[in-house]
Parts: sequence; structure tokens; C-alpha cells
Amino acid sequence: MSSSSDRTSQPGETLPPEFASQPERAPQPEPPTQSAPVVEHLPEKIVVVATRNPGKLAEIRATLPFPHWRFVSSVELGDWPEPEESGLTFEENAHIKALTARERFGLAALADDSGLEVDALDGEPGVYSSRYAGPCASDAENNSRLLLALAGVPDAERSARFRCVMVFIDEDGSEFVGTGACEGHIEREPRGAHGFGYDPLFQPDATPGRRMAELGTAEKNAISHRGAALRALRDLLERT
Ligand code: ITT
Repeated sequence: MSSSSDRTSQPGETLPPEFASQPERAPQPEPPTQSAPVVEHLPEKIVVVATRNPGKLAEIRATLPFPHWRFVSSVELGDWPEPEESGLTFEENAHIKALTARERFGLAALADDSGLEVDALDGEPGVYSSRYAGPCASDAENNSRLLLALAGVPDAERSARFRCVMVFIDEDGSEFVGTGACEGHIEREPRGAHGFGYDPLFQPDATPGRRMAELGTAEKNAISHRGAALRALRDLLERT
């Protein structure tokens, strides 16, 4: 035997008054719970950053806002085989570094290859930026060589840009690539104490009167090639 509550009304049929008088209730929102934000429940994901450059590591940590990801450098993990950067493009080299770290440590891996392209030098030092003055050159030696190479070049022809390609290879082997550039020009003497590499000589178009090495990490990331590449990568990762 069916009860009245089992009964379904037919088209055109008037509902009995006890049903008709009950206004339809909008779905009620779930009462707020006392639980912590979801991110705190997620397991920590360790991502190895294939670099021995602490400046890059600091910028990456400051820019990829995934609270449950922990960025550990390949140097911190030890026994880093230091792959030969034999590629002819930033992307090839970033891929070599990320893949080597992914295979060596069995973790998700992130690598950046970056450098400076100077128009008056036909794009040099490019992929050779870190070894411009020799295989083990310091930042100061690379900067000196750059100043020497540009000695006779007038101000109007000293345009340059930093480029960066970020490659992320996840634990399952899926790959994501983010790229970025930062336009500016090369000054005649170094200035500023922040950053690394060619930052003291690089005058970004975006910060007139302030060299890259005069910007704090957050300011640099907001305009830099690495910041742009990381944001492009973040957008890709957030869509997956
Ligand atoms: P890893 O390969 O270990 O990551 P690296 O410093 O050798 O460290 P690259 O091969 O990518 O890295 O060379 C990048 C060089 O380009 C870097 O050493 C600087 O000379 C220059 N460079 C890249 N990004 C820069 C930045 O944000 N500011 C100043 N110089 C930068």
C-alpha cells in the first residue's frame, strides 16, 4: 500500500492543501565546519629543483605559490650528477637538467635555463651566460668580460634581454614548459647588491633608474624573465 508521500502528482492535477501550503524550500547551505583549509590536508609534494644557483632557488620558492609543495635543490639532496648543458637552446638545457634530476631522484623535478641576450653581440652570451668568461667563471668575471665586449658600443645600441625557460617534469613523467623574457639594456658600471649574475649591469625597461640588482626578490619576480616563466608554468599546472 502506498502512502500519500509516495504519490507523484500528475500534470494539471492540483496538489492537496497540506502540500500546496508548504512553500518550496531553497537548498540550505552546509553549516560552516571548524576544519582547517583543504591545503593543510594535502600530502606534501617534494619537488627537486635542478640547480646549484641559490639565487634561482630563492626566486622559484618565492613565486610558485603551492603551499603543499616543498622545493628542495638538487645540491641539498646530494650526489647531484651535474649534467652537461650541451643543448643549443634554453629549452633544451632546461629539459636536460629537469630530466636528469627526475631520473636521479625519482621525484617531480623543476629546472630553469636562462641567460642574457645582447643585441650588439648578436645574442651573446645566451646559453653560455654562466660560462661567458670561462668554465668556472664567477659573476664578477662574467660582468667584466661583458663590459669589455661592449666597450665601444654607444648607449643607444646596448639593448638586451634576459630569457628564461622553466621545465617541470611531474612524477608520472608529464612535462610542462613556461617561458619568459625581460627587456632592458646594459649599463657601463655595476650597481646594486641584490640578485645574482648580470643583475648589477642590467637596467630593466620596467624600472627606470633602478638596476635589476637594486630590486628586492618580490620586485624582481614581478618584472623578471624568471617570474614570467614561473607564472606561465603556474597557470599551466593550475589548469591540470
Ligand atoms: P644552474 O645551471 O645550476 O641552474 P647556472 O647559474 O649555471 O645554474 P644557467 O646555466 O641557466 O644557470 O645560466 C644562467 C646564467 O645566466 C646565470 O649564471 C647568470 O649569469 C645569467 N642569468 C640568468 N638569470 C639571471 C638573472 O635573473 N639575473 C642575472 N643573471 C642571470
